[in-house]
Amino acid sequence: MTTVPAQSSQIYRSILDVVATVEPRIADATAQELSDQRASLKLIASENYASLPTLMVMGTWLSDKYAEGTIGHRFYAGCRNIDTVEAVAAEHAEALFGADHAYVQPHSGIDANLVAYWAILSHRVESPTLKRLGAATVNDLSESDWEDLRREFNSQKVMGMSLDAGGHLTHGFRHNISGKMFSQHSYGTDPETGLIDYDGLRSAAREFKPLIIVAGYSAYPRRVNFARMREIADEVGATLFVDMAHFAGLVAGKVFTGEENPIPYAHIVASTTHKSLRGPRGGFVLATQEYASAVDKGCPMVLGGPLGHVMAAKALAFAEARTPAFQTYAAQVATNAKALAEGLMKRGVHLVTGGTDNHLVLMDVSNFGLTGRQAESALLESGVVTNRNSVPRDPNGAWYTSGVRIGTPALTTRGFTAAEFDQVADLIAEVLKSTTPAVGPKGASKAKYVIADGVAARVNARAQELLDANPLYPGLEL
Ligand code: DSN
Repeated sequence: MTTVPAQSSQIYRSILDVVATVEPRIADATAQELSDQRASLKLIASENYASLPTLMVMGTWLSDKYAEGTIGHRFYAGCRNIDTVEAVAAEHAEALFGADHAYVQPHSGIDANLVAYWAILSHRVESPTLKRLGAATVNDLSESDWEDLRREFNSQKVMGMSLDAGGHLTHGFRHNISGKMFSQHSYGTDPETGLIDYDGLRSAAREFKPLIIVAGYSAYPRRVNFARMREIADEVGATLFVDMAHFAGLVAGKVFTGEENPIPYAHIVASTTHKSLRGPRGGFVLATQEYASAVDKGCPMVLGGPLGHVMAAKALAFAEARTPAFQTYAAQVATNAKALAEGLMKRGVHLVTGGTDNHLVLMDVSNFGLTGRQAESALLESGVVTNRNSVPRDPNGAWYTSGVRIGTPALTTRGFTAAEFDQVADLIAEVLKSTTPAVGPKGASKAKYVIADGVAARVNARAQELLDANPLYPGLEL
């Protein structure tokens, strides 16, 4: 990571002083968060470190403006600067991804996915009930409204990757609105290889006949062939919707090209900006011309007023991602994930699919006699921040899990190399081998654990050496 501009420390010290005049605990928590992030190995696959310009522009008065509507067509007066911000962000996003149209208002990945779903429904299905409801929010819908909607949408069907195979909640999971709005059928992975079985997916799609096929994942450690996905979608008359939240940085950085690049194949692509893309916390949607006007109706149909300060930060992040330096970064993210995977496997850690070719690995820790929850907690105590995750057909369910997901985007931003990721693998393996379930009167716990004496302290110390060699925001002193 490059050294921050000299004035940054003074700027942030002043900001925190001003914040402290209103509520010192908020200033303290803000400063503490930087210390905490500096002091641990951040391996959560969906997190990163945004650049200081990206963070700085979010702390401005662009936040104070209402701007519902679209560029040049707002429901509020005085939006010329927000128009500029939104247009610049969309221009950079379209150029970065080679997309026909970008909609940069979504506040999060879930919002972006909802915009995409609603755009597909409104573009493809005629609904008198929707017209009657106008701009009502989901909370305004009665059960009978939902019944009417579902009838009119002819119980429209969505087919997404199942949660335990690595799909996301918003791909039709029963406890997410996507599982309520649609009849859903999920596709999984081959039990032997752990990979998407495209032939099986095709047969299921021919039988189920979905309106929408969702491609994309949050815990699948492999690339997707979007050309094959589009072929299947075309064959059954489905719209191909790709959720690239996790791997947007690898698309932007030209690691995923050809059939692995979703943009030429998908009708609609939704994403977050803060994961591998390394921008502010937020979302966006890319669409073909066919879906552009439907996507632009996101606010107020699905979203509250756009966040001008965050759209400004998105513009900076998209601009940063258009540089050769970002392509080098994205390539290193994938190289580091391979080094991490190889380092873990040679130390006896089982990985779902036997490796990775994207930015994450999914460890199955059951051969250590641990649940994902125990492994996650033992790693955290040792200074290694990960998150537990189901593995396909997980016997421990979604709460305890048998897996732990690990990603390389954040530490790669700090400057970690493949050799350093091999060291990270060594630390993780040492913790897993030194941890056992706690045993109480009712037998072995699924949550409590015991780490052999001295291991957590030793791993913490070795982690600190790696972190010190790759400082976060070097030169920034609060
Ligand atoms: N929470 C994100 C993740 O960790 O993958 C997805 O919503």
